[in-house]
Amino acid sequence: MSSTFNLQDTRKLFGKASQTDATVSITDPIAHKLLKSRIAPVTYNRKFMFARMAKGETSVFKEFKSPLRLQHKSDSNHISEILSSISNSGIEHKIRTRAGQNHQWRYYTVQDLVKKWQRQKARINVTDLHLRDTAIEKTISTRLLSEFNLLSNAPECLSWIEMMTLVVSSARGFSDSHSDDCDGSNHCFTGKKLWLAWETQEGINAGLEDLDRQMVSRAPISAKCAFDIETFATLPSAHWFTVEPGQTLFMPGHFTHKVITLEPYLGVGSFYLAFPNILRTLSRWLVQKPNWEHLESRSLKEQLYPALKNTYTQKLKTLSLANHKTQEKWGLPFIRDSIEHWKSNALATEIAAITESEFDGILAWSS
Ligand SMILES: O=C(O)CCC(=O)C(=O)O
Repeated sequence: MSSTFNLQDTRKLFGKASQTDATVSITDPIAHKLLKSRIAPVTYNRKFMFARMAKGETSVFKEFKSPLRLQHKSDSNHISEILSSISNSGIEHKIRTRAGQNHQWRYYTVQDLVKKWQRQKARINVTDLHLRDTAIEKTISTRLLSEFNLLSNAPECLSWIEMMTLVVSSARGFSDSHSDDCDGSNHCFTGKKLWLAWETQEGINAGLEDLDRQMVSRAPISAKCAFDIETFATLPSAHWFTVEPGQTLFMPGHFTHKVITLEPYLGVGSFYLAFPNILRTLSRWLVQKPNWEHLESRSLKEQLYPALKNTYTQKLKTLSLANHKTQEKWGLPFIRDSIEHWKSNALATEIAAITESEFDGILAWSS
């Protein structure tokens, strides 16, 4: 999509999305407002990515190096390569899938998922097809998306949060408003998704619900989170964007988001903790409680926090002896900016929580 994206494009895009999610249907005045909050894709640049991460801002990149190991000449070859890697992955358990008009949970074998994606008759949306340590890694490299990620290669009690997963969605797939514990990345091989994002608490204060934060548990199960596009368009933190072939999204975890699949999509997504976002993420976890703390027993917290501290301490030690290029790969030069930004923007409760926690040593990284 070019930088000449205009009002008509905005109307067309949201018009198409509203066929799946009626709450994003827009009038002309709303289209005018929305045009200002679109995030346009920019050419990938690692420094820019870390600078945005340090400030807690969303980035969409084009020309991020493809995670596909085999570079084929045409897009259709890419796709068949990915699909056969899924079918032949050896994954035997059934994959949790949002399916049908009401986006209910169903479970399918990987072979059934591939068939359904190819036929494009059923609505499916998969964000839980973990590819680490499966044969899919022969086709898709996880290295590029995780080379700065403290969660990769961490102890098991921490590394599961990374959730390196294939994203397999038919057109009209839908993920309702929710928030994740970590900043997340998503690389698109084919297809197109529309993402709407806003700061979680700002949204809740304005009446925009969030599945995770509010534990919306209403019958019938098809009930959706309350959302009003006019309210969304007025929120200072509101932003939206599409993710399209070859593009890669990096989005902070303090944004609630809902995602509408506009064109059949194959991609790879994961969550990350890195030096430029660790303070922002940890302070949010300490104050708001992450989703994993709601779902898991206290014993997980007792393992996870010390393991995290040990992981970043060891990594810092190794990196202090490494050359500048390696330090740059891990985003070390952005630690100072991220701490300064956090000090100016964090809530008083977040600052107090870090100061009183086992993570208070991070504050000294900027000196
Ligand atoms: O692709 C989707 O439908 C949802 C993805 C998402 O919400 C995420 O990766 O956090």
